[in-house]
Amino acid sequence: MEKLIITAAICGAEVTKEQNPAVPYTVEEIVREAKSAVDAGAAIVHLHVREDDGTPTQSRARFQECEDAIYKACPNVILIPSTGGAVGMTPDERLQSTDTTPIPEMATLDCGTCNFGDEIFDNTMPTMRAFGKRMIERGIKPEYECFEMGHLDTILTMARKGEVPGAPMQFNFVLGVPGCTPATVDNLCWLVKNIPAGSTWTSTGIGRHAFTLAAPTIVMGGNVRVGFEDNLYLERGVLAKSNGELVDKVVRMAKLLGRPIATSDEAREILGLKK
Ligand code: KMH
Ligand code: ZN
Repeated sequence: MEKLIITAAICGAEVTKEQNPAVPYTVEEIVREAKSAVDAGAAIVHLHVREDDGTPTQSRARFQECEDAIYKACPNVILIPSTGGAVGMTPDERLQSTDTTPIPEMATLDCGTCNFGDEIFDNTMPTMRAFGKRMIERGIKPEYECFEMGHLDTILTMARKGEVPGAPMQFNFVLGVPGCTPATVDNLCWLVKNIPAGSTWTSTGIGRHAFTLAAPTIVMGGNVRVGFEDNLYLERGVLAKSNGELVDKVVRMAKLLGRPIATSDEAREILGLKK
């Protein structure tokens, strides 16, 4: 089994300081959270950015500022900027995060429209084609985010047609978003069984499923994403003080289960990224 790649989704677009005061908004706070996660064992940081007041933004300039500052503190980390942004943003607005320098090694590509709590997260086929084209042109490896079972077939069909980058594909199964596929082991197994040979995959359990999905994923040979974007609690009723605390819990679980942790360079090797 390969070493375990841990991704820290440090910020997201939806969570607030009212829910957990450690949620980062400013550049300094975002760097602090990225560093805490990397120091705890994360090889990858999945990045959303905010205005200083917490408003989610996909501004190219804000991404550039945050990425420059993160690279200063964590020179070797793999960054996966979000092209999902926040619900309601336009495709052009969302794609700005692929415009930074250096060109991102990876970026998320969301694999279909779905409910997102009370809202609709809009990812039409034309939107996905446009995002795929951009990533093919720029040599950005997508992390294919599947929130629903059907998203997998959608993206595999698009990859077969050459509309989005193909093998080797990296999937992130984000399970437990209200209104989307539940975070059960059964659902995870079905998704993993249906990805092409040679693919890599990560799971993300939302809310109370963060660690109940991490445990089977570690045993099954997948990779784990945790972080404030997905879950604010270290355990029931105990807010995490940092993203590093959430990453550290996964590191401890992996240790108990006998799975070593990948460095960023080892993750590059496993994911087929050229540095
Ligand atoms: N904020 C969610 C609506 C991504 O990063 O690509 C979408 C999201 C997915 O977080
Ligand atoms: Zn995200």
